[in-house]
Amino acid sequence: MTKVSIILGSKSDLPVAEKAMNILKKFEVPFDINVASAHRTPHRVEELVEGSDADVFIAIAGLSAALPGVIASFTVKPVIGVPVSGEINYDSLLSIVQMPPGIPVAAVGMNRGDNAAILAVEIMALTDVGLRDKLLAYRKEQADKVIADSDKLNAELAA
Ligand code: RP5
Repeated sequence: MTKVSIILGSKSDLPVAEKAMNILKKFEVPFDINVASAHRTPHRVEELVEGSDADVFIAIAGLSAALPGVIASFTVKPVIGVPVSGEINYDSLLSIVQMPPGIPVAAVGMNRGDNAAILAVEIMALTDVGLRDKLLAYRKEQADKVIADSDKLNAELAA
């Protein structure tokens, strides 16, 4: 059973997808991953979305990043777009964010596959107490790290 479907516009987007996969593995959320391009393989995108039993889609794409929006056109499940950075600043970010009214996609920051996965987990945690507890533990982990870093910095400065 797949909970999250990750779709990449190109295999070259894999480093960003790895950030998402690492989070999903940490939270023990089953996912699948496929490469399909909104422009180069539009029919494959449609087949993947319509054949998926995932609860949430994470779509990772650069340049004129139509992929998240095209996925959203084929489903009423939540779609989280991850813009991949390229030579022109924010091209993919704007392509993902500027959806027409009625067909939204969520967008995280440039290359933020990790945040896309956390957001997907948060959506699923609405109906999954186990995931909610894991998210709370993860928040604490992050807070503890900030405090440990601060203590370490002060210890280094005092040395
Ligand atoms: C987009 O074009 C992909 O998502 C990728 O970020 C970018 C470049 O693709 P490749 O030329 O590396 O296949 O569609």
